Amino acid sequence: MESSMTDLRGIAEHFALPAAVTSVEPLGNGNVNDTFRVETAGGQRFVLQRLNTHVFPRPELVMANIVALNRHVAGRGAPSGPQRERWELPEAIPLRAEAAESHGEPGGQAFQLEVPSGVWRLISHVDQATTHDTVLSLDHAAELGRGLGTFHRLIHDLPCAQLADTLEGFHITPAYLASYERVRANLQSSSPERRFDADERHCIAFVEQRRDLAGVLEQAKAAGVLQLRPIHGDPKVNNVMLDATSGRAVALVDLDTVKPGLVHYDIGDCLRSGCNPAGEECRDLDAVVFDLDRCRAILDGYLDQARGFLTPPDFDHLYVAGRLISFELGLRFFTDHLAGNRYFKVSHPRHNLERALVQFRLTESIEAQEPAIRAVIEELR
Ligand code: GN1
Ligand code: MG
Repeated sequence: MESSMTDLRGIAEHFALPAAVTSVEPLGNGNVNDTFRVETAGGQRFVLQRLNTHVFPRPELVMANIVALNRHVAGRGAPSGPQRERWELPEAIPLRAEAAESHGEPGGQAFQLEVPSGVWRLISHVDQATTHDTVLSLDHAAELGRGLGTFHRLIHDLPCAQLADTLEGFHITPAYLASYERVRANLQSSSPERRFDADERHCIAFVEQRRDLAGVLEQAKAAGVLQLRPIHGDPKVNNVMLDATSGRAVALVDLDTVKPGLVHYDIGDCLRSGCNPAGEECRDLDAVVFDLDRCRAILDGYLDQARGFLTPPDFDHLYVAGRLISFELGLRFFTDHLAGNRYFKVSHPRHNLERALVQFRLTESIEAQEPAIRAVIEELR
């Protein structure tokens, strides 16, 4: 549903803002939620989002996870000494008392506004920071990795029991494979006349050849080789904010998918996003490659922060993490294409198919460089 700027201002004003709203503008290019930047009379900025409740059916749990994360990180105390660096964690802004009461939270705090136009929440804004859709330099790659490593370091000891599972099946590749098979079977029974084109046939064959890959991380988890930890869930390049002056990573944003998981989902996602200079939306498949230098820089930056809590089996599964999460995202895009584009926002009917082809090409590039990628991991271990 479209919302006018006046509606958006009214929505923002239900939250405990320090001053009147002066502007609301679209922000970023997320595939799932709708995002806006709100500015108030005092010049403070906030991020207003309409949560996609088809994807996140329990918004109150999404908000509770963000609150739990902030409480945990604040409880660690501010870093001190000469090494002290800027680091921020976006915070949820509560509804104003009257608005919370009308949401059935008398005297309590509520963090989401449920109105006919949807479920809305307001988050603090990371000021003086920039973000990009692709990695622009090796320094940027190192900061991407360092940002994810810092985030993991700060939350790795938050007990998983304190986080809700806000998105069941997220990054469980065998579940995506099963869903893909259901969608294909439904398509065949509902539209027997439907013929697959050459790109679709390529995707079908691609998935077929990698059925065994789908279970590798889940099997290692089930065997107790890899452990659940709190994760970000979506640490792609444009979710890592860089200080506008120094270029150093200062925050991970987009905390909706924070929940218990494997750090490998995050590392894999960071690699698939950060090592493809062509980006996710590229139409020239020949430009899609997994860049080994970016991979080294990302892992080096990550390990600088995260080495202390990684186990030898964690290292053993780093290569497959990058391969699997690239494959998984391609599978998710392709499934959504076959299902009629219901999950990811699209701007044209073949959009999810094109995105799938990019991720599958990236997966192939990773596979072609397996010995070299493994050598980089060994070198940094
Ligand atoms: C979605 O909405 P956005 O752009 O933050 C998706 C991620 C994908 C990403 C690919 C909840 O994230 O898993 O990696 O698109 N988020 C969800 O761009 O499914
Ligand atoms: Mg996201």
